[in-house]
Amino acid sequence: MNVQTPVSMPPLLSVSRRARRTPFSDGVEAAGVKAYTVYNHMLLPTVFRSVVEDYHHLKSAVQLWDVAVERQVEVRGPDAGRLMQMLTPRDLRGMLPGQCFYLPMVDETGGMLNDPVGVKLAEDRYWISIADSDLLFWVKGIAYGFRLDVLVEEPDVSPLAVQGPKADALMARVFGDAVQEIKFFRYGWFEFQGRYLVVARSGYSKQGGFEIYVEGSDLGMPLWNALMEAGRDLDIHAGCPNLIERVEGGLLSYGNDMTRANTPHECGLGKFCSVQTAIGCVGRDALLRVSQEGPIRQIRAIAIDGDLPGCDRVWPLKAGDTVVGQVTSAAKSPDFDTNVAIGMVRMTHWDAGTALTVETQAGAFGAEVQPKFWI
Ligand code: THG
Repeated sequence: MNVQTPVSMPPLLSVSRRARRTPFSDGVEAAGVKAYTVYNHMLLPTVFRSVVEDYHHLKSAVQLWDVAVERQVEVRGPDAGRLMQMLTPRDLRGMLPGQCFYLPMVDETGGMLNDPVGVKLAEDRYWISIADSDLLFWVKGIAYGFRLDVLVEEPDVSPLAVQGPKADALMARVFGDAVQEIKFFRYGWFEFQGRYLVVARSGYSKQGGFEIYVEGSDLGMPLWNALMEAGRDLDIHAGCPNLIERVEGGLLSYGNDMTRANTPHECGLGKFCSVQTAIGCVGRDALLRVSQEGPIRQIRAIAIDGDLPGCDRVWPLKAGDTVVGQVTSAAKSPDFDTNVAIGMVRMTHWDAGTALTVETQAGAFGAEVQPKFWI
């Protein structure tokens, strides 16, 4: 056997207990998963047939995604609302049970710690559906340090996403027609095998769909199998967050497109911040300054020419010899006939139409700042 890794093949991922399996891993493997990444110390599928085949199928049919890696930080108790507002610069006063909010979360310097979806279950109970950082420790630290009357834990809750244009048709078959009435970023409680689950209209694609917060690992495979069975004639297939589609849609990836070095305003998430009224947010003072003055660099859609390598590192963006930003996600787009990319660009060069070069491990390529993302 040839044990050399060909240059065109990514290396393998060694799996052990530290890369946790999910309640759906058996189904994912039966569906022929080809690659995983690790996210929140848990396995996240990245490829089934190929990234391009998965992309076309996501845009035309319906996919079942094991997104159990979107772990929940549960905050429960009399101080739950107070703690939630300490974590985010988004004003939570108007948030009601039944709603999901996209919530930038920041440290005391205004640096991004995570960009979760918050789910308000009750006045005294929330789930924080986290991106890839150990937010649990920060939330526990704040709760303990301020002597708040809350419990902070990771419950046995694993999101399963149903994404794509045929998602409504599929979900109606398993949960009843009423699921189709759920509005974007709202949820309802729906029964499966005698248990009630949170079902939200949300998900990490622009194709529409749902996320089922599967409470109890024992329900994972029964629900996976029921959805697969019900979707057979809809051409259902296992899928996963798709690199190409999410870059086309400008969906940010924490740890890739932004880190603690960035403010929400730099990430284009200023619209989710109400720094004046988010009283109690630990990053409020720092963000009051940046919201007044505006950021000096910001996320932009970037089109790139040529035969790009995979974006597995930061690519400097240059104007002549001067570094004016960086590209952190990129992929060749079948539908838009260019390489689509997400970059962070200094204000001197962030206007749409600005021509730049991007330096990759395979050389320099021409790039152009776009007025908006593709979808
Ligand atoms: N769903 C759930 N949890 C998650 C994600 C998810 N945790 C990890 C990660 N994804 C968090 N990041 C995002 C990024 C973007 C969105 C959701 C979570 C998103 N954005 C909408 C958009 O840009 O079109 C806008 C949201 C809004 O308008 O409020 O959906 O996907 N459970």
